[in-house]
Amino acid sequence: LKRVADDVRTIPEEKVPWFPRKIRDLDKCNLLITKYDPDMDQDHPGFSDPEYRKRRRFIAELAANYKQGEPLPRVEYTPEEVATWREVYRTLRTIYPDVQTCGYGEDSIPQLRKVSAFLKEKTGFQLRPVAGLLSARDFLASLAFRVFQCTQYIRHASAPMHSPEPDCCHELLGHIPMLADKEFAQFSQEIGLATLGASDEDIERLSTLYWFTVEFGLCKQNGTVKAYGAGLLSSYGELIYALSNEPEYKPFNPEETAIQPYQDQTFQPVYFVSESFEDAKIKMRRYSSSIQRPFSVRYDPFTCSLEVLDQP
Ligand code: NLE
Ligand code: FE2
Repeated sequence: LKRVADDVRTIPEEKVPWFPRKIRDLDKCNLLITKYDPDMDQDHPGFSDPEYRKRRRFIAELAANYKQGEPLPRVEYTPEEVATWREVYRTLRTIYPDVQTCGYGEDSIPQLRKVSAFLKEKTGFQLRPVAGLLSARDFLASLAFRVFQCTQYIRHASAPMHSPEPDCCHELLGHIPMLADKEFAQFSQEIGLATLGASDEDIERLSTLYWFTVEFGLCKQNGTVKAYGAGLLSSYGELIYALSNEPEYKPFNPEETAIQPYQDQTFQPVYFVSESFEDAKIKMRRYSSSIQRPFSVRYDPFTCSLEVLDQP
C-alpha cells in the first residue's frame, strides 16, 4: 500500500501501476505463473515423476531466496540432468555450429554465475535466477535494467526437443547468445522500458511483440529467412518446423503483430519475418514511442536506476 501511495504522489492524477525504479526493486518482480509447473500441470512430462518435482522445488527455492546483488546460486547438476543437456546441445549443434565460450560444452551445464559475468562484459546484461515462468509485467520490467530473469532447472529427460516452459537449455542456448549481441541487448532493454507503468492492455501487446520477436522471431539475412528467437534456438523440433514450409509467415509489423493471438503449448502456427534485425528494431521503437504514458523514463546506467520525468 505504501508503494502505491508513493507512486501516486510522484505522478499526480493518473493511477500508474507500480514499477521498479532501482535495480534492487527487482526483488519484488517475482510473480510466478504456475500453469506449466510440474506440480500443477497434469500434462507436464514431470508431473508423475516425484524425483523431478522434488528437484524442481529445490532449485526454485534457490531462486526464491535470491536478493539482487548476491552471487548467483550454483547448482550441482546430476548426471541425469547433464545427460539431458548433452542431448539437447548435441542435437542443436548439428544445425547451428556456433562456438561458445564461458563453460559451454556438452559435458556440463554452464553455471549462471559465469554466464552472467560473460554477458556483463559483452553487453551489460546480467542474470538473476527465477523459479519458473514469470508474469509478463515482472519479466519485462527487469529487461529495462538489463537484467534477464533466468531459470536454472532443466526440462524433463523424456521431452528434450521441446518444452512449453522455459528451462536452462532454453535460457543458455536460446537467450544468452542473443543477449551477448549489442543490437539485440538494446532491443530487449527498449521493450522493457516501454512496459514500465504501462496499462494491462499495453503489457499484453508488448508481451505479444516480445513473443513474436525475442522468442519466436524470424528475420531475413542476405535474402534467406533465419531464426533469431530464443524459443526456436533452444528447440530442435520447433526450429526445423519454423524453417520448413509448414507454418504461415507474415511480415513483421508491430501494430498487427501486437494483436496476433498466440499459444505457448506447442509449435507456433504463425511467425513474423522482419526484413532485417535493424528493421525490426526501428519499427519496434516507433511502436513503443506511440504508447501513451503520463511520464517518460530513462535508464541511468551509473546508478542502475530509472529517471522518471513527468510529462503533463
Ligand atoms: N519451446 C522452447 C524450448 O523447447 O526450448 C522454450 C520456450 C519458452 C518460452
Ligand atoms: Fe524465453
